[in-house]
Amino acid sequence: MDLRDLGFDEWFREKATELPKPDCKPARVTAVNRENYLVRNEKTEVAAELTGAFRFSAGSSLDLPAVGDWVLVQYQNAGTFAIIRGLLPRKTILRRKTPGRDIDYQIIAANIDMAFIVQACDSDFNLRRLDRYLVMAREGGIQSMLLLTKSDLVSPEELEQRIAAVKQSSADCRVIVLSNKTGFGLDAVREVLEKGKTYCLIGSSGVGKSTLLNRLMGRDLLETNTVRTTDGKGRHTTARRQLIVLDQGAMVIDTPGMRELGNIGLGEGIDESFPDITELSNRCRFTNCTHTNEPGCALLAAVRNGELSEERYQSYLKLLRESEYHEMSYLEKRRKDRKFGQFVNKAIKQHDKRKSP
Ligand SMILES: Nc1nc2c(ncn2[C@@H]2O[C@H](COP(=O)(O)OP(=O)(O)OP(=O)(O)O)[C@@H](O)[C@H]2O)c(=O)[nH]1
Ligand SMILES: [Mg+2]
Ligand SMILES: [Zn+2]
Repeated sequence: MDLRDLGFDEWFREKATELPKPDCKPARVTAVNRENYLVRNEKTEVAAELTGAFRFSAGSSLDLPAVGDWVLVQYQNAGTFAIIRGLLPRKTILRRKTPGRDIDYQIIAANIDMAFIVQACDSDFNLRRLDRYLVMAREGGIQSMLLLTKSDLVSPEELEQRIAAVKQSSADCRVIVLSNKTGFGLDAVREVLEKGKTYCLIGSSGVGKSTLLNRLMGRDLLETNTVRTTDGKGRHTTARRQLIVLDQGAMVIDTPGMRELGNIGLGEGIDESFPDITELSNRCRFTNCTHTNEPGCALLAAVRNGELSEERYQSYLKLLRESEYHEMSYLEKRRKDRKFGQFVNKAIKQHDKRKSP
């Protein structure tokens, strides 16, 4: 194996020479578990750690190595252990905003060529969530594709409906329907996988990401788990992100299911996800139209005459609201939350008053 087979091309080679670290060699991060890393070179995969200086000089989590990153390492103990001394720039980055008040990002993976957005045909299917993932990938400069798993659990008619819904909401989103159980559709996934390219599985817990990767590997290396029947949600079986090199040469990263997708960054991502709506909104009478109740709103008109589906309109509004909320400063958010709190309190009081004789 050659480092190039792991994705180390001319671009990275050049970046590596610009970051002189004597006695260091490039390696790719294949797993991250808190402070511990696994890195891989052309020959082996070994445990690695950051130097203290590296950790302390990191301004944010974005400065720390993530799965898929290329790092410069110094091998120790006859090559059985590595110290990470440098991080090479990233070509692409898959990241989400961390839930909570701080505007901070969590890197899911770096240097990904394609994101496999995984949803199960039965309980997990959700167009709005799909939109969020599509935006997330696009903002990171990453192509994406939808993998609809568990096709064995729905009728052909239901399946047909799902695909039509995706096509209506995101016309250019490629979809592969598959069943890890029957093996249907797995060849279509294999056809997509290219040697030397990196893919990342993202989606809710329990949709079958690890099961799919096990099927692609042909052995049960990754732990999978049964879905709780009560709520149809998984138990978060996968605990860490891990890059696996398939025999045919493609690299696939498994990730733990995302409970909630933090607010997504703004601007381009939304515009690119909803090009038709962006186009429409240029025709609104007011430039600051919120597309909710203004006269002369082109979006509302399009919904009325059926040109734009209600579902798509709603998911656009939701994303827009979230990004606006995200754009506000922390103080503004506090103010808004406080106002909302007051509003709720008042509503409760009024309600109580009405109830009491
Ligand atoms: N019927 C059916 N069950 C499946 C399919 N794919 C996965 N499963 C089952 O779904 C459950 C969850 O699968 P996992 O692969 O652990 O799901 P995951 O997406 O990796 O979940 P996390 O690691 O928690 O994010 C397991 O019991 C699988 O056997 C499928 O195509 N059809
Ligand atoms: Mg898993
Ligand atoms: Zn409008």
